[in-house]
Amino acid sequence: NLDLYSELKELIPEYQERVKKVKKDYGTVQLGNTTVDMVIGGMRGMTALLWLGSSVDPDEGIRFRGMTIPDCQKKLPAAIPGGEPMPEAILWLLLTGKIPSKQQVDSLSQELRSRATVPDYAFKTIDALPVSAHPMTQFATGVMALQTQSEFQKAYESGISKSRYWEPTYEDCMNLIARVPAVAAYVYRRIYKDGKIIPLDDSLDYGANYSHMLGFDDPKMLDFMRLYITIHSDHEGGNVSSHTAHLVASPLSDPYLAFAAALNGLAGPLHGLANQVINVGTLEVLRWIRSIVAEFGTPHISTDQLKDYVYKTLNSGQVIPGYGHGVLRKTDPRYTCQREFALKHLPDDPLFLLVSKLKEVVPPILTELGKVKNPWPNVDAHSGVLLNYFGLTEENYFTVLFGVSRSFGIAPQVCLAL
Ligand code: FAM
Repeated sequence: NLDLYSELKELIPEYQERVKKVKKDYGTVQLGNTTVDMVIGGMRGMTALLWLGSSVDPDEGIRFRGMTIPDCQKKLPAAIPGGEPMPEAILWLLLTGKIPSKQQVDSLSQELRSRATVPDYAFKTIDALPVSAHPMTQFATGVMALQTQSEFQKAYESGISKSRYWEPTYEDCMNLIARVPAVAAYVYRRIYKDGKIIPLDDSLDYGANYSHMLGFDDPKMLDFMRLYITIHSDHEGGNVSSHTAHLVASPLSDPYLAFAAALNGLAGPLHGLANQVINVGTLEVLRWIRSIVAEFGTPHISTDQLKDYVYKTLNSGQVIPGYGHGVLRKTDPRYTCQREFALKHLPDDPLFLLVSKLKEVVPPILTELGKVKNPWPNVDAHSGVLLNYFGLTEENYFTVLFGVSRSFGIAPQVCLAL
Protein backbone atom coordinates (compact mmCIF):
# COMPACT_ATOMS: atom_id res chain seq x y z
CA ASN A 1 0.00 0.00 0.00
CA LEU A 2 1.11 3.51 -0.73
CA ASP A 3 -1.44 4.62 1.80
CA LEU A 4 -0.77 4.32 5.55
CA TYR A 5 -4.47 3.94 6.38
CA SER A 6 -4.83 0.85 4.13
CA GLU A 7 -1.67 -0.60 5.70
CA LEU A 8 -3.13 -0.11 9.18
CA LYS A 9 -6.57 -1.44 8.20
CA GLU A 10 -4.87 -4.79 7.62
CA LEU A 11 -2.56 -4.66 10.64
CA ILE A 12 -4.79 -3.37 13.43
CA PRO A 13 -7.22 -6.33 13.66
CA GLU A 14 -4.18 -8.65 13.88
CA TYR A 15 -2.65 -6.44 16.59
CA GLN A 16 -5.90 -6.34 18.56
CA GLU A 17 -6.07 -10.15 18.39
CA ARG A 18 -2.47 -10.40 19.63
CA VAL A 19 -3.23 -8.20 22.65
CA LYS A 20 -6.30 -10.30 23.44
CA LYS A 21 -4.15 -13.46 23.26
CA VAL A 22 -1.46 -12.02 25.57
CA LYS A 23 -4.16 -11.09 28.10
CA LYS A 24 -5.68 -14.59 27.87
CA ASP A 25 -2.41 -16.56 28.02
CA TYR A 26 -0.28 -14.34 30.29
CA GLY A 27 -2.75 -12.14 32.16
CA THR A 28 -1.75 -13.46 35.58
CA VAL A 29 2.04 -13.38 35.04
CA GLN A 30 3.84 -11.24 37.68
CA LEU A 31 5.97 -8.37 36.29
CA GLY A 32 8.36 -7.77 39.20
CA ASN A 33 7.63 -6.33 42.63
CA THR A 34 6.43 -2.84 43.44
CA THR A 35 8.57 -1.19 46.11
CA VAL A 36 8.09 1.94 48.21
CA ASP A 37 11.01 3.51 46.30
CA MET A 38 9.17 3.01 43.02
CA VAL A 39 5.98 4.58 44.33
CA ILE A 40 7.80 7.57 45.85
CA GLY A 41 10.28 7.76 42.96
CA GLY A 42 7.84 8.29 40.14
CA MET A 43 7.40 4.62 39.12
CA ARG A 44 11.12 4.31 38.19
CA GLY A 45 11.90 0.70 37.30
CA MET A 46 8.24 -0.35 37.41
CA THR A 47 6.86 -2.11 34.31
CA ALA A 48 3.61 -0.23 34.14
CA LEU A 49 2.54 0.35 30.53
CA LEU A 50 2.16 -1.66 27.32
CA TRP A 51 4.14 0.49 24.89
CA LEU A 52 4.25 -0.45 21.23
CA GLY A 53 6.50 1.93 19.30
CA SER A 54 9.82 1.79 21.13
CA SER A 55 11.84 0.35 23.99
CA VAL A 56 14.80 1.76 25.96
CA ASP A 57 17.54 -0.60 27.12
CA PRO A 58 19.67 1.00 29.91
CA ASP A 59 22.92 0.05 28.17
CA GLU A 60 21.92 0.28 24.55
CA GLY A 61 19.36 3.09 24.54
CA ILE A 62 16.38 3.49 22.26
CA ARG A 63 15.07 0.99 19.71
CA PHE A 64 12.19 2.07 17.45
CA ARG A 65 10.21 -1.13 16.74
CA GLY A 66 13.46 -3.01 17.37
CA MET A 67 15.65 -0.70 15.26
CA THR A 68 18.53 1.29 16.78
CA ILE A 69 19.24 4.82 15.57
CA PRO A 70 22.10 3.58 13.34
CA ASP A 71 19.70 0.96 11.91
CA CYS A 72 17.22 3.75 11.15
CA GLN A 73 19.94 5.87 9.55
CA LYS A 74 20.89 2.92 7.34
CA LYS A 75 17.45 1.59 6.44
CA LEU A 76 14.86 4.39 6.60
CA PRO A 77 14.45 6.54 3.47
CA ALA A 78 16.22 9.93 3.48
CA ALA A 79 15.19 13.10 1.62
CA ILE A 80 18.68 13.55 0.14
CA PRO A 81 21.34 10.95 -0.76
CA GLY A 82 23.25 10.05 2.41
CA GLY A 83 20.88 12.27 4.40
CA GLU A 84 19.13 11.72 7.72
CA PRO A 85 16.02 9.55 8.09
CA MET A 86 12.76 11.38 7.39
CA PRO A 87 10.20 11.82 10.21
CA GLU A 88 7.54 10.43 7.86
CA ALA A 89 9.57 7.20 7.76
CA ILE A 90 9.74 6.88 11.55
CA LEU A 91 5.98 7.53 11.75
CA TRP A 92 5.32 4.71 9.27
CA LEU A 93 7.68 2.42 11.22
CA LEU A 94 6.17 3.28 14.63
CA LEU A 95 2.61 2.72 13.40
CA THR A 96 3.16 -0.42 11.28
CA GLY A 97 6.43 -1.96 12.47
CA LYS A 98 7.53 -2.01 8.82
CA ILE A 99 10.26 -0.10 6.99
CA PRO A 100 8.54 2.07 4.35
CA SER A 101 9.75 2.49 0.77
CA LYS A 102 10.73 5.98 -0.49
CA GLN A 103 7.45 6.00 -2.48
CA GLN A 104 5.44 5.30 0.67
CA VAL A 105 7.33 8.02 2.55
CA ASP A 106 6.82 10.53 -0.28
CA SER A 107 3.09 9.78 -0.40
CA LEU A 108 2.94 10.28 3.39
CA SER A 109 4.76 13.63 3.00
CA GLN A 110 2.12 14.68 0.49
CA GLU A 111 -0.73 13.43 2.69
CA LEU A 112 0.57 15.33 5.73
CA ARG A 113 0.88 18.52 3.66
CA SER A 114 -2.74 18.06 2.50
CA ARG A 115 -3.84 17.81 6.16
CA ALA A 116 -1.79 20.77 7.37
CA THR A 117 -4.40 23.57 7.21
CA VAL A 118 -4.82 25.21 10.61
CA PRO A 119 -8.08 27.14 11.29
CA ASP A 120 -7.50 30.84 11.91
CA TYR A 121 -9.17 30.71 15.32
CA ALA A 122 -6.26 28.54 16.56
CA PHE A 123 -3.86 31.41 15.84
CA LYS A 124 -6.32 33.93 17.29
CA THR A 125 -6.51 31.87 20.48
CA ILE A 126 -2.73 32.12 20.80
CA ASP A 127 -2.93 35.86 20.06
CA ALA A 128 -5.11 36.27 23.16
CA LEU A 129 -2.02 35.40 25.23
CA PRO A 130 0.73 37.92 26.04
CA VAL A 131 3.71 37.51 23.66
CA SER A 132 5.74 37.01 26.83
CA ALA A 133 3.81 33.83 27.69
CA HIS A 134 6.13 30.79 27.66
CA PRO A 135 6.40 29.21 24.17
CA MET A 136 5.05 25.94 25.57
CA THR A 137 1.98 27.66 27.00
CA GLN A 138 1.30 29.24 23.62
CA PHE A 139 1.90 25.95 21.80
CA ALA A 140 -0.34 23.87 24.12
CA THR A 141 -3.05 26.56 23.85
CA GLY A 142 -2.92 26.31 20.06
CA VAL A 143 -3.16 22.50 20.24
CA MET A 144 -6.22 22.75 22.50
CA ALA A 145 -7.85 25.10 19.99
CA LEU A 146 -7.33 22.41 17.30
CA GLN A 147 -9.32 19.99 19.48
CA THR A 148 -12.57 21.45 18.09
CA GLN A 149 -11.77 19.44 14.94
CA SER A 150 -11.61 16.04 16.63
CA GLU A 151 -13.05 13.30 14.38
CA PHE A 152 -13.02 10.85 17.28
CA GLN A 153 -15.21 13.07 19.48
CA LYS A 154 -17.74 13.44 16.62
CA ALA A 155 -17.69 9.70 15.86
CA TYR A 156 -18.07 8.74 19.52
CA GLU A 157 -21.05 11.05 19.94
CA SER A 158 -22.65 9.45 16.87
CA GLY A 159 -22.30 6.01 18.49
CA ILE A 160 -19.41 4.42 16.57
CA SER A 161 -18.73 0.76 17.46
CA LYS A 162 -15.71 0.03 19.70
CA SER A 163 -13.96 -2.11 17.06
CA ARG A 164 -13.76 0.97 14.80
CA TYR A 165 -12.54 3.52 17.41
CA TRP A 166 -9.07 3.39 15.85
CA GLU A 167 -10.25 4.94 12.56
CA PRO A 168 -11.31 8.44 13.74
CA THR A 169 -8.45 8.26 16.26
CA TYR A 170 -6.05 7.71 13.37
CA GLU A 171 -7.60 10.67 11.51
CA ASP A 172 -7.10 12.88 14.57
CA CYS A 173 -3.47 11.70 15.03
CA MET A 174 -2.58 12.36 11.39
CA ASN A 175 -4.30 15.77 11.38
CA LEU A 176 -2.60 16.67 14.65
CA ILE A 177 0.87 15.63 13.44
CA ALA A 178 0.27 17.50 10.18
CA ARG A 179 -0.83 20.72 11.92
CA VAL A 180 1.55 21.05 14.89
CA PRO A 181 4.48 22.46 12.85
CA ALA A 182 2.36 25.40 11.65
CA VAL A 183 1.13 26.05 15.19
CA ALA A 184 4.65 25.66 16.63
CA ALA A 185 6.18 27.88 13.93
CA TYR A 186 3.45 30.48 14.52
CA VAL A 187 4.49 30.65 18.19
CA TYR A 188 8.17 31.10 17.23
CA ARG A 189 7.55 33.76 14.62
CA ARG A 190 5.09 35.59 16.93
CA ILE A 191 7.56 35.73 19.84
CA TYR A 192 10.90 36.17 18.09
CA LYS A 193 10.31 37.49 14.54
CA ASP A 194 7.61 40.16 15.00
CA GLY A 195 4.89 37.80 13.85
CA LYS A 196 6.17 37.57 10.26
CA ILE A 197 4.63 34.20 9.29
CA ILE A 198 6.23 31.91 6.69
CA PRO A 199 3.73 29.56 4.98
CA LEU A 200 4.27 25.87 4.35
CA ASP A 201 6.21 25.07 1.16
CA ASP A 202 4.44 22.42 -0.94
CA SER A 203 7.75 21.12 -2.29
CA LEU A 204 9.22 20.28 1.12
CA ASP A 205 8.93 17.18 3.33
CA TYR A 206 7.77 17.43 6.94
CA GLY A 207 11.05 18.12 8.76
CA ALA A 208 12.30 20.55 6.11
CA ASN A 209 8.95 22.37 6.15
CA TYR A 210 9.02 22.90 9.88
CA SER A 211 12.53 24.36 9.63
CA HIS A 212 11.41 26.49 6.67
CA MET A 213 8.35 27.85 8.53
CA LEU A 214 10.61 28.75 11.46
CA GLY A 215 12.76 30.71 8.98
CA PHE A 216 15.77 28.38 8.56
CA ASP A 217 16.51 27.22 5.00
CA ASP A 218 20.13 26.04 5.22
CA PRO A 219 20.04 22.52 3.68
CA LYS A 220 22.10 21.27 6.65
CA MET A 221 19.48 22.64 9.07
CA LEU A 222 16.69 21.03 7.03
CA ASP A 223 18.47 17.70 7.43
CA PHE A 224 19.26 18.27 11.11
CA MET A 225 15.56 18.95 11.71
CA ARG A 226 14.73 15.61 10.06
CA LEU A 227 17.18 13.88 12.40
CA TYR A 228 15.97 15.89 15.43
CA ILE A 229 12.31 14.95 14.93
CA THR A 230 13.21 11.31 14.26
CA ILE A 231 15.34 10.80 17.37
CA HIS A 232 13.00 12.71 19.74
CA SER A 233 9.82 11.02 18.41
CA ASP A 234 9.51 8.31 21.04
CA HIS A 235 11.38 7.08 24.10
CA GLU A 236 9.24 4.24 25.47
CA GLY A 237 6.29 4.82 27.80
CA GLY A 238 8.07 5.71 31.04
CA ASN A 239 8.77 9.39 30.37
CA VAL A 240 6.30 11.99 31.55
CA SER A 241 4.97 13.12 28.16
CA SER A 242 4.37 9.64 26.73
CA HIS A 243 2.96 8.29 29.98
CA THR A 244 0.61 11.26 30.30
CA ALA A 245 -0.68 10.86 26.75
CA HIS A 246 -1.37 7.17 27.32
CA LEU A 247 -3.14 7.85 30.61
CA VAL A 248 -5.29 10.71 29.30
CA ALA A 249 -6.24 8.72 26.16
CA SER A 250 -7.33 5.73 28.26
CA PRO A 251 -10.84 7.09 29.13
CA LEU A 252 -11.25 7.87 25.39
CA SER A 253 -10.15 11.49 25.59
CA ASP A 254 -9.31 12.23 21.94
CA PRO A 255 -5.68 12.58 20.67
CA TYR A 256 -5.78 16.39 20.85
CA LEU A 257 -6.64 16.30 24.57
CA ALA A 258 -4.05 13.55 25.19
CA PHE A 259 -1.31 15.38 23.30
CA ALA A 260 -2.05 18.73 24.98
CA ALA A 261 -1.77 16.99 28.35
CA ALA A 262 1.54 15.44 27.25
CA LEU A 263 2.84 18.89 26.29
CA ASN A 264 2.03 20.16 29.78
CA GLY A 265 4.11 17.30 31.20
CA LEU A 266 6.88 18.10 28.72
CA ALA A 267 6.89 21.75 29.85
CA GLY A 268 7.57 20.90 33.49
CA PRO A 269 10.94 22.04 34.91
CA LEU A 270 13.32 19.23 35.49
CA HIS A 271 14.27 18.58 39.11
CA GLY A 272 15.27 15.54 41.19
CA LEU A 273 13.15 12.46 40.83
CA ALA A 274 11.77 13.00 37.34
CA ASN A 275 12.57 9.85 35.34
CA GLN A 276 13.46 10.51 31.67
CA VAL A 277 11.70 13.78 31.56
CA ILE A 278 11.99 16.50 29.01
CA ASN A 279 14.61 18.56 27.34
CA VAL A 280 14.86 21.24 29.97
CA GLY A 281 18.36 19.79 29.80
CA THR A 282 18.76 21.31 26.34
CA LEU A 283 17.57 24.65 27.60
CA GLU A 284 19.96 24.33 30.55
CA VAL A 285 22.78 22.90 28.48
CA LEU A 286 22.98 25.81 26.08
CA ARG A 287 22.64 28.38 28.85
CA TRP A 288 25.27 26.52 30.88
CA ILE A 289 27.69 26.37 27.95
CA ARG A 290 27.16 30.06 27.24
CA SER A 291 27.91 30.77 30.92
CA ILE A 292 31.22 28.89 30.54
CA VAL A 293 32.14 31.00 27.49
CA ALA A 294 31.09 34.17 29.33
CA GLU A 295 33.20 33.22 32.36
CA PHE A 296 36.40 32.75 30.33
CA GLY A 297 35.60 35.21 27.53
CA THR A 298 36.29 32.55 24.91
CA PRO A 299 34.95 29.12 23.95
CA HIS A 300 38.58 27.93 23.73
CA ILE A 301 38.97 26.69 27.28
CA SER A 302 41.64 24.35 28.70
CA THR A 303 40.64 21.02 30.17
CA ASP A 304 41.74 22.15 33.64
CA GLN A 305 39.66 25.33 33.40
CA LEU A 306 36.70 23.22 32.33
CA LYS A 307 37.19 20.84 35.26
CA ASP A 308 37.19 23.82 37.63
CA TYR A 309 33.95 25.08 36.10
CA VAL A 310 32.26 21.68 36.44
CA TYR A 311 33.28 21.51 40.11
CA LYS A 312 32.05 25.08 40.59
CA THR A 313 28.64 24.17 39.14
CA LEU A 314 28.38 21.09 41.34
CA ASN A 315 29.56 22.95 44.45
CA SER A 316 26.84 25.55 43.85
CA GLY A 317 24.33 22.70 44.25
CA GLN A 318 23.39 22.50 40.57
CA VAL A 319 23.35 19.41 38.37
CA ILE A 320 25.46 19.21 35.21
CA PRO A 321 22.81 19.65 32.49
CA GLY A 322 22.88 17.14 29.67
CA TYR A 323 24.36 14.36 31.80
CA GLY A 324 22.66 11.47 33.55
CA HIS A 325 19.37 9.72 32.88
CA GLY A 326 16.54 8.01 34.70
CA VAL A 327 16.94 4.76 32.72
CA LEU A 328 20.08 4.93 30.57
CA ARG A 329 23.38 3.76 32.03
CA LYS A 330 25.59 4.48 29.01
CA THR A 331 26.02 7.40 26.58
CA ASP A 332 22.65 8.15 24.99
CA PRO A 333 22.70 7.02 21.32
CA ARG A 334 20.66 10.16 20.62
CA TYR A 335 23.78 12.08 21.73
CA THR A 336 26.08 9.96 19.59
CA CYS A 337 24.16 10.47 16.34
CA GLN A 338 24.11 14.23 16.93
CA ARG A 339 27.85 14.15 17.55
CA GLU A 340 28.36 12.34 14.26
CA PHE A 341 26.18 14.94 12.51
CA ALA A 342 28.30 17.73 14.01
CA LEU A 343 31.57 16.01 13.05
CA LYS A 344 30.28 15.78 9.49
CA HIS A 345 28.85 19.28 9.11
CA LEU A 346 30.38 21.63 11.72
CA PRO A 347 33.58 20.00 12.98
CA ASP A 348 35.26 23.30 13.88
CA ASP A 349 32.34 25.02 15.62
CA PRO A 350 33.75 26.32 18.93
CA LEU A 351 30.69 25.29 20.98
CA PHE A 352 30.77 21.82 19.41
CA LEU A 353 34.44 21.52 20.40
CA LEU A 354 33.47 22.58 23.92
CA VAL A 355 30.69 19.93 24.04
CA SER A 356 33.27 17.35 22.91
CA LYS A 357 35.69 18.39 25.64
CA LEU A 358 32.88 18.20 28.23
CA LYS A 359 32.35 14.57 27.30
CA GLU A 360 35.96 13.90 28.41
CA VAL A 361 35.76 16.01 31.55
CA VAL A 362 32.31 15.48 33.09
CA PRO A 363 31.83 11.68 33.43
CA PRO A 364 34.92 11.06 35.62
CA ILE A 365 33.86 13.92 37.91
CA LEU A 366 30.28 12.67 38.19
CA THR A 367 31.57 9.14 38.83
CA GLU A 368 33.79 10.51 41.61
CA LEU A 369 30.65 11.82 43.36
CA GLY A 370 29.76 8.18 43.98
CA LYS A 371 26.00 8.74 43.72
CA VAL A 372 25.32 9.35 40.04
CA LYS A 373 23.89 6.20 38.46
CA ASN A 374 24.64 7.41 34.92
CA PRO A 375 27.56 9.86 34.46
CA TRP A 376 27.25 9.84 30.64
CA PRO A 377 25.74 12.48 28.30
CA ASN A 378 22.08 12.33 27.32
CA VAL A 379 20.26 13.62 24.24
CA ASP A 380 20.22 17.18 25.57
CA ALA A 381 23.98 17.49 25.89
CA HIS A 382 24.18 18.11 22.16
CA SER A 383 20.92 19.33 20.60
CA GLY A 384 21.02 22.92 21.84
CA VAL A 385 24.51 23.54 20.44
CA LEU A 386 23.44 22.27 17.02
CA LEU A 387 20.24 24.35 16.95
CA ASN A 388 22.27 27.37 18.07
CA TYR A 389 24.80 26.80 15.25
CA PHE A 390 22.02 26.99 12.65
CA GLY A 391 20.66 30.21 14.15
CA LEU A 392 17.85 28.87 16.36
CA THR A 393 19.36 30.47 19.44
CA GLU A 394 16.22 31.01 21.55
CA GLU A 395 16.61 28.17 24.04
CA ASN A 396 13.23 28.91 25.65
CA TYR A 397 11.68 27.59 22.43
CA PHE A 398 13.55 24.27 22.38
CA THR A 399 10.91 22.34 24.32
CA VAL A 400 8.39 23.19 21.57
CA LEU A 401 10.63 21.40 19.06
CA PHE A 402 10.61 18.40 21.37
CA GLY A 403 6.82 18.63 21.58
CA VAL A 404 6.40 18.60 17.78
CA SER A 405 8.65 15.50 17.64
CA ARG A 406 6.82 13.71 20.45
CA SER A 407 3.53 13.85 18.51
CA PHE A 408 5.08 11.12 16.29
CA GLY A 409 5.55 8.72 19.20
CA ILE A 410 2.26 9.43 20.89
CA ALA A 411 0.08 8.87 17.80
CA PRO A 412 0.88 5.18 17.31
CA GLN A 413 0.46 4.55 21.00
CA VAL A 414 -2.92 6.27 21.18
CA CYS A 415 -4.13 4.72 17.90
CA LEU A 416 -3.18 1.18 18.71
CA ALA A 417 -3.77 1.15 22.46
CA LEU A 418 -7.52 1.41 22.04
N1 FAM B 1 24.77 16.32 37.62
C1 FAM B 1 24.86 16.28 38.98
N2 FAM B 1 24.25 15.37 39.77
C2 FAM B 1 23.53 14.42 39.12
C3 FAM B 1 23.39 14.36 37.72
C4 FAM B 1 24.06 15.38 36.96
N3 FAM B 1 23.96 15.43 35.63
N4 FAM B 1 22.59 13.32 37.40
C5 FAM B 1 22.25 12.74 38.56
N5 FAM B 1 22.82 13.40 39.59
C6 FAM B 1 22.61 13.13 41.02
C7 FAM B 1 21.14 13.25 41.35
O1 FAM B 1 20.81 14.61 41.49
C8 FAM B 1 21.07 12.47 42.65
O2 FAM B 1 21.66 13.26 43.66
P1 FAM B 1 20.93 13.34 45.13
O3 FAM B 1 20.91 11.92 45.61
O4 FAM B 1 21.79 14.26 45.89
O5 FAM B 1 19.55 13.87 44.85
C9 FAM B 1 22.04 11.33 42.38
O6 FAM B 1 22.93 11.79 41.34
C10 FAM B 1 21.35 10.07 41.92
O7 FAM B 1 20.57 10.45 40.79
P2 FAM B 1 20.36 9.35 39.62
O8 FAM B 1 19.56 8.23 40.17
O9 FAM B 1 21.68 9.07 38.99
O10 FAM B 1 19.56 10.18 38.54
P3 FAM B 1 17.96 10.42 38.56
O11 FAM B 1 17.30 9.27 37.88
O12 FAM B 1 17.53 10.80 39.93
O13 FAM B 1 17.81 11.71 37.64
C11 FAM B 1 18.10 13.07 35.74
C12 FAM B 1 17.95 11.62 36.21
C13 FAM B 1 18.09 13.11 34.23
C14 FAM B 1 16.95 13.91 36.29
C15 FAM B 1 19.45 13.57 36.30
O14 FAM B 1 20.46 12.80 35.71
C16 FAM B 1 19.67 15.04 35.99
O15 FAM B 1 19.18 15.89 36.71
N6 FAM B 1 20.43 15.34 34.89
C17 FAM B 1 20.72 16.72 34.54
C18 FAM B 1 19.54 17.39 33.81
C19 FAM B 1 19.32 16.78 32.44
O16 FAM B 1 20.23 16.60 31.65
N7 FAM B 1 18.02 16.47 32.11
C20 FAM B 1 17.63 16.00 30.80
C21 FAM B 1 17.18 14.55 30.81
C22 FAM B 1 17.25 14.02 29.39
F1 FAM B 1 17.80 12.80 29.36
C23 FAM B 1 15.89 13.89 28.74
O17 FAM B 1 15.22 12.89 28.98
N8 FAM B 1 15.48 14.86 27.95
